[in-house]
Amino acid sequence: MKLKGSEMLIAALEKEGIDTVFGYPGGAVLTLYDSLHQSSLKHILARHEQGAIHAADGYARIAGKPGVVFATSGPGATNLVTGIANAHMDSVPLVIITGQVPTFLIGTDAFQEADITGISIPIVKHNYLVKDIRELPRIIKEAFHLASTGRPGPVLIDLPKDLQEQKGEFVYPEEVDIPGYKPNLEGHPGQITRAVKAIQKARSPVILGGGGIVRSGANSEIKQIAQQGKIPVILTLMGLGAFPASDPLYLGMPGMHGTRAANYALMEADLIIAVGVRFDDRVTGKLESFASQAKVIHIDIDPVEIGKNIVVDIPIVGDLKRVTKSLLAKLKPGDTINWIEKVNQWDKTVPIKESASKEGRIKPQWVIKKICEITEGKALVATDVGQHQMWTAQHYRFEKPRGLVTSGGLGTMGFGFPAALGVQVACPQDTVFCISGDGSFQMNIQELATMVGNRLPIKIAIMNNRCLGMVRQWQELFYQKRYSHSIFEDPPDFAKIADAYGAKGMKIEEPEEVEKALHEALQVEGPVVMDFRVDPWENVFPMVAPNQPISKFMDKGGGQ
Ligand SMILES: Cc1ncc(C[n+]2csc(CCOP(=O)(O)OP(=O)(O)O)c2C)c(N)n1
Repeated sequence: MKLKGSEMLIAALEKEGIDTVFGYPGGAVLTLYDSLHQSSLKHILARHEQGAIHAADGYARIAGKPGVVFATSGPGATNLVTGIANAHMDSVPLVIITGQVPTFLIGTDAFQEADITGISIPIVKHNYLVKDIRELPRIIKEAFHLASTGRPGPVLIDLPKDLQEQKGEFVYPEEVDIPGYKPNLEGHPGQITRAVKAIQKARSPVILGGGGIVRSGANSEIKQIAQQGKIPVILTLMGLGAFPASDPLYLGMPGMHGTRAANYALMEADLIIAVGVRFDDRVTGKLESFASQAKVIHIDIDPVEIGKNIVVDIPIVGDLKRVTKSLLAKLKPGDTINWIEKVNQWDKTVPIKESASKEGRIKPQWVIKKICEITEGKALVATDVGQHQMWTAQHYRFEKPRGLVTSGGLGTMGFGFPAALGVQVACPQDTVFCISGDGSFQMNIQELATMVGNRLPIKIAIMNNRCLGMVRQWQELFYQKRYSHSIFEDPPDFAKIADAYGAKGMKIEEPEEVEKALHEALQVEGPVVMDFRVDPWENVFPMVAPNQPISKFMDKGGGQ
C-alpha cells in the first residue's frame, strides 16, 4: 500500500494501539496535522508544547503505555526540551514526533530550523532524523519498542516536511531487530541464589523501592517478599504507592524530607534490597556516610544504574517483576523480630498537629491531609515541584501504584498541571487532583484552556503561599533569611483567572472553610481551581541539609 509519510505515521500509531496524541501544530507539521482528518486518533491541542509533552508524560505514567507528542520544527521542538528531559529522568515512555524543515534545507539555517536530534541527544533514550521514506515504518516500530521496553524513556523522531508529503510503500514490521539492544530480563540465577542467601542471613534488612517497581508492575511481588521475609519497606518519591502506606511494614519515604524511621533504618540496616531505585542524592544524602554497614542487593533493568553511586555487593540486572518472582520462589521467612521491634519505635509518619498557624492562617499540610481523607485516598494526584510536592509525599497516603504523578528526577516546576490533564485523559472516570504551588502553576497556567476545552474535570488545589516556598525555605535556613527574589509582591487572583477561562474558581482564606470548599469542589462536575491562601512561613520538615548524613535531621521535634 502506497502512503504519504504523514499517513504512514498515523497508520503506524493506530497499529501501535495509540488512541490519543498531545500536540501543537505549525508549518513543518501541517501535512501531518492534515492527515489527522482521516484518522481515528484523538488529538489534544495544548496551548504550549511544554504543556503537550507533560500531558503525554502524565498520560504515559498512568496508562502504562507510551505517550505520543506532535510538535513543529524550531521553536515547537525546542519548547519540548524540558519535557523530554523530565521524561528521561523519570524513565517515562514517550514517542515524540517533530516536524523538520525539508531535507534540501537542512543545515542552511532555514526558517524554523533547529537541530532537535542534536539538542536532545543527552536526554532521549534514542532519536532519529528520517532521511529516506523507505525507513519510516521501521523507525516508528523501533521507536515504540525502545520507548517501552527495558528501561522506558523518550524516543524522538524528526520527520522533514518533504518526507511527510512523499509517498512510499507502507508495510508495518511485525518485529524489531536492533543490534546491541537486548534488555536482560531474567536476572542471573546464581545472583538470585546469592541474594536469597543474603536475605536469609540478614538480621536487619530493608527494602528500598523506587519508580522501577511501578514501571515493571512488580508491586505484588515486592509486597510478598516484604511479608514473607518480614522486611520493612521504604519507598522513594517515585515509588510511592508501590507498597501500601497503611501496611505496618511501611516506614515512609527516605532522604532529605524522609521520615525518621526510613532514614534511621537505612543507616542501621545490615542489608538493603534496592529495587528499581537509582540512589539519587536527595535519597542518600552524604554518600560516604550512607548505609555504611549494609550489604547491598541492587535489582534494576538498567545495568548503568548498578554501582553508579554506591558500591553494590549483589547486582542483578533484569526486569523487576521477573527477578522478584524468581526470588520469591526460594525465599523463607527471616529472623527479623528484634529489628521490626526497633524500627517500630521510630516515627514512620510526619505528624500534623494543627489546622492553622498561630495567626489563623491555613496550614498547607493540613489541606493535603484533608484532600486525602475526603477522597479516601482514591484520587489520582499530580503535583508540581516545591514544598507542596514534599507535603503531598508526606501527607497523602498512597495505597496503590500509579496514584501519584510527580516530577522526581528533574524537579520540573510547571509539570504538575499539564500532567494532570494527561492523567484525566487516561482515566476519565477517576477523580484527579492537581496539587500545585502559586509559582509552579503560573509556569503552565495557559493549559487552563486545554482543560476547559476538553471538559477535563480536574480539581486544582493551589497551596498559595505568595512565594516560591521551597526557595524561601532554603534562604531562611541556609542564607540567613536573605530572601532574594523568592517572594511575590503582587500575587494574581487565581479564582478570577479560572473564571476567565471558564472553570470554577474558589478562594479559600480561612481554615474553617477548607473542608467545605473541598466537598463543594468535588460536587462540581467540571474543573475547579481552589486558591488556598496558606501560611507563607511554613517549612517542610523533617529535613536533612544537602550532603549531610541522612540520620542528621535539622528539626529537633519530629514534625511541624
Ligand atoms: C522550572 C524550574 N525552575 C526553577 C526551579 C527551582 N525551584 C524549586 S522549588 C521552587 C519554588 C516552587 O514554588 P511553588 O511552585 O510556589 O511551590 P512551593 O514551594 O511554594 O510549595 C523553585 C523556584 C524548578 N524546580 N523548576
